[in-house]
Amino acid sequence: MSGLEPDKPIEASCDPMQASPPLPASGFNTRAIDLGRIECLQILDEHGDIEEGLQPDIEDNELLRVHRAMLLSRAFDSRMLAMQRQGQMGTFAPNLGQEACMIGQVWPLGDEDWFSPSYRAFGAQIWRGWSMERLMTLWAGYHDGFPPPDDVKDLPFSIVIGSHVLPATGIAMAMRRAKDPHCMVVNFGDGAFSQGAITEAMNFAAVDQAPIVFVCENNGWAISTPLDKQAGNEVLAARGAGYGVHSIRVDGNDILAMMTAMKEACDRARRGEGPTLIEAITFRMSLHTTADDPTVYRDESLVEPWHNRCPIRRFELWLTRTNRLTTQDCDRIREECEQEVLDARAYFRKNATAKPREIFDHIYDTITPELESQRMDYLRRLDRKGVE
Ligand SMILES: Cc1ncc(C[n+]2csc(CCOP(=O)(O)OP(=O)(O)O)c2C)c(N)n1
Ligand SMILES: [Mg+2]
Repeated sequence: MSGLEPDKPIEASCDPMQASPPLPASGFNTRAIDLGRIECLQILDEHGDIEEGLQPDIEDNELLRVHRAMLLSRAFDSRMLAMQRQGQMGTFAPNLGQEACMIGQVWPLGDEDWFSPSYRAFGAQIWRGWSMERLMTLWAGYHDGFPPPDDVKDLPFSIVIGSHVLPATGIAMAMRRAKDPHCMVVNFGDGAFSQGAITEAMNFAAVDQAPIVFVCENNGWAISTPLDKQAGNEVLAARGAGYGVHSIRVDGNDILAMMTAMKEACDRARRGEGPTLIEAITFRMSLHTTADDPTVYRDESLVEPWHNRCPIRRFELWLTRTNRLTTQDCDRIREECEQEVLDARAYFRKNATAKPREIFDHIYDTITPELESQRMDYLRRLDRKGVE
């Protein structure tokens, strides 16, 4: 294991094929094609143990900041799900069980680095400086919630899967030309990785030695499609290697491995040594979105083993065993996070007011005749119903 010294490469701490328990849905070892050695990193195992000598050199206050961010992400997740079920959110994409991926991938970023997320990244967005009330506004469908806050160097999240990866690569290529010493992190899912645009982006990034880190959150599912119906070679990191992108598999439920691998990848990008692909192995424990019911296509027994692999549980086992926190501290922080989310909800409820008459306003600069006629019909309907 590397620690965090910039010049040391990550050494594999385990066999890539046994990096983390196989994704139950797909049994991803079965059809893996050997494209050479893909390094793999796990530091904190599922029992909360670290092998002698593998502990990264990360300050305690950073570890605690990250732990809190993971708890806040989870508190936000469950509250948003409840709010959607109560009719207060349009839709929502939960992130349960993927908190280590989420926070680990943005932990090494500074204010001048870029982040281009897909839609399941709210934990990372909160870390980056998006307020929770802004994210609530976004998921409730208000235009005001979508643009990044002025002082946050993020792109709005992408719902058209894979679409943001080429633009993110373009930004990184421009950064290299401008001698900007920072980096771009872009994340996408295992399903999105089937979009040709992503492999095109990787090829461009490798040829250009662009300062970008591609994070593929391999959570085993693309809505109802399991990984083995999506990928001929289930070692997705091998794709990056094929393009000449430094590629590594990381146990995505191990926050210490995610922080270590991301720090090293970001430092490599900032030093001008080109792109990295991090395949983070995790599992989508909850719904795809609130429009989805996984029980119709996925056996619940596949989810069961992942409860013990929970990234928060694992991290807390280690934090408490090493006397960095007590279980009472963990309970207290959970309560504080819950309260923060409730405060954000109160603010959202007070300030987000629907403006039904504006729903056609953000589509085109100059509205088309067809839409204008629909808009007029709609406005007459609101008038009839007495809606402001
Ligand atoms: C271009 C495009 N095609 C299809 C969809 C519908 N869609 C939304 S999410 C999704 C699956 C994405 O799976 P994955 O990339 O693994 O991300 P995850 O949802 O698991 O985080 C699909 C097919 C879309 N949003 N965009
Ligand atoms: Mg997926």
